Order: sequence, then C-alpha cells, then structure tokens
Amino acid sequence: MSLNNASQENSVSTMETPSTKAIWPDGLRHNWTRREILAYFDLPMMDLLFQAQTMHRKYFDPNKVQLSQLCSIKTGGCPEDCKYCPQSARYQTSVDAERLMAVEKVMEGARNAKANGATRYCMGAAWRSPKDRDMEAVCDMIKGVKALGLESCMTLGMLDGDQAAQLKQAGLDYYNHNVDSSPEYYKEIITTRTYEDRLDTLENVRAAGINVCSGGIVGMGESREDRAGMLQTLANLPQHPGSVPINMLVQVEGTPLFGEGQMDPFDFIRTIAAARLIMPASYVRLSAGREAMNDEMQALCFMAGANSIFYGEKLLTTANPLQNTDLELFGRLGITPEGQ
Ligand code: SAM
Ligand code: DTB
Ligand code: SF4
Repeated sequence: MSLNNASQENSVSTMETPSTKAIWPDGLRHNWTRREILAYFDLPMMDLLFQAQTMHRKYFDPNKVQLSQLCSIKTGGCPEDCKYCPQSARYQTSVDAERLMAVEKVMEGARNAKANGATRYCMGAAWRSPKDRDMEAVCDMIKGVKALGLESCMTLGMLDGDQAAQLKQAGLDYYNHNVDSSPEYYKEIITTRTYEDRLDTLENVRAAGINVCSGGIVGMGESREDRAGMLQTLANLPQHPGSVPINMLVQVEGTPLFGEGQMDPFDFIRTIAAARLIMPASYVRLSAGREAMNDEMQALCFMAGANSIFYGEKLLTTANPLQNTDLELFGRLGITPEGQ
C-alpha cells in the first residue's frame, strides 16, 4: 500500500477548506496532505478548539465519553525493540515476563470492567505476533467477553489474513494496531518491524471485517511534521479507524525514551483537535499519559474532540488515574460515560 500520494502534497493550498475537496463514498476525506494538517496545528488555539468542537458536535454527543478497560493478557518478554516500551525484553525495566493469562482470569477482569461501566474490554499481549498455539485461548477470551455484552478489542502484534479471520470468527469487534508515528520517525523508534508491516496488518484486519483501532504516541521527540504525518497516515487509510488512540508517551525507566524532554501540553491538545477534524466520525481516545495530565488539560482534550478514555487504574503495565478520580472529573465537567 502506498503511504501518501506525493503528487498531492504540493498541489493543495493550505487555505483550501475540506468542503472544497473530494469526498469519498463514506462521506469522509482520505486525501489529506501534511500541509493541511500542519495548517490546523498553526491555527490560533481558540480557533482550532472551536473548529474541532464544532466538527465534534456534528458527529457525536459532546458530553459523552466512551470507556475502554485494558487488560494485559501476556505481559513482558517481548522480542521487539520499540524504544518506548517497558515490555521489550531488550531493556532493563521493572516489568517481568509472564505467561499468557488463563481465560477465567481474563474473564474476572472483564466482569469487573463491565460492573465499573466500561463498554469495551481491550486485551493486549506483548507479542511480535500471535503463535498458532495461542489462538484457541485468545478466541475463547473474545467469546467470553462478547457473552458479557462488552465490545471486545485485542492487540496482539502483527496478524496475517488467516489469524485475522480466526479472530473475526470468534466475534472480535476491534483490533488495535498503532502506526505509532510518521513513516520517517517510526524508523527511529522501532527497527524490528517496518511501517509497511504495520499497514499490512491493518489491511488484514480490515479485510477480515474487524473494526480497526489505530493511533500512535506523541512526546517521543518527534517534530510537528511527524505528528502531522502520523495523522495523515491514519486519515488516508481506505477507511478511517473506528477508534484512534492518541497516547502521550509514558516514560518508563530503563527504556531508551526515558528522560526524553516533555512536549508542550498544548501541542498534545492540537494533535487531538487535528485528529477530530480529519477523522470526524472516529472515536478519538485520550489514551496513555493521563496520569501526567491535570484536569484542565484533560478537559481541553475533550473540548478538542477526544471522546474515549482508558478507564481503570492500570494501562498495561503502568498507572492510569483511579476510577473515582475520573468519575469525579466527569461530574465536574457534566460528562457521562457512554452507555449510561
Ligand atoms: N505488542 C503489541 C504491539 O505492539 O502491536 C500490542 C501491545 S503494545 C504495548 C500496544 C501499543 O501501546 C503500542 O503500539 C504503543 O502505541 C502503546 N505503548 C506502549 N508503550 C507505551 C508507552 N510507554 N507510552 C505510551 N504508549 C505506549
Ligand atoms: C494504545 O494505543 N495504548 C494502550 C493500548 N493501545 C494497548 C497501551 C498503552 C500502554 C502504556 C504503557 C504500559 O502501560 O505498559
Ligand atoms: Fe512488544 Fe508491543 Fe511493546 Fe513493541 S509495543 S515491545 S511489540 S509489547
């Protein structure tokens, strides 16, 4: 799959508005140029927030946020070299390698997630890709989660067409596989698999009829152009991902990105706003990194169009705000969780 249409790069004026551009059969654009996305980043903050919130209201209830709960079904010992990740076996972090969790244990977590108000259960494994021997247990987890009436999501690394079909057969609703950054900056972060590999997995997931969840990480020392490039890749996929997780790097001691300079919080909010503007019908998830954000920053992220969060005190291996803390913030903002 070609990443971007280079010939379009220079032909579009930054002043051109989305309405003057071609619209695809789904009513959404898939030909965003990096220049247009950078032009959104360049807007005065209040104009950008206003535009993003106005777009948000065309597609979503502005006072509803969807809750997804994470579960690390296979922690640590991963052979990949993602420089941000505490689960890579290549770095000395406090995360120990564990075996694949028993199905019943995963179900216990799913029942708790449901009782706490989450509508989606996201199961993550520290794998390069799933092995054949793992597929049966993983499919049982999907069936169990579905039986509870929760949406199911898995993130297991690269998938081939057969594996995607098996997961679909088990009833999987979403598959998470992030592009992580721009095609150029990606190479600085991960060497053990390519950007094309990532796009191939996304294509296999889409072809199997599973909804795509794909986003990335900001705060890894990337440039504004890289952030725009990441969003451009996502928006120019054949279908916009149903969910777009925007993670702010969680710096974990022992990983190569530990000690990276902090990004300007307003640039994070700009990334959310641009995601909302170019993928207006997608859920944009304010994902990892909320522990390092204050209430006001999170409120601005919701204003910018974020309408989903990871809920529950743990992400995969790192801390996330306590449920009560999130509910208190929602109360102060007049936000209600989706489905309630
Ligand atoms: N191993 C599988 C894979 O990488 O495809 C699935 C799990 S992996 C932990 C899922 C995603 O979590 C990564 O693609 C990355 O975007 C995000 N992630 C991992 N470590 C992170 C960190 N320290 N801060 C923010 N996001 C992180
Ligand atoms: C995603 O985009 N973020 C989640 C999920 N997809 C799998 C993972 C965040 C992980 C943060 C670091 C950790 O807790 O290990
Ligand atoms: Fe492994 Fe996924 Fe972490 Fe990369 S992000 S090291 S593939 S667990």
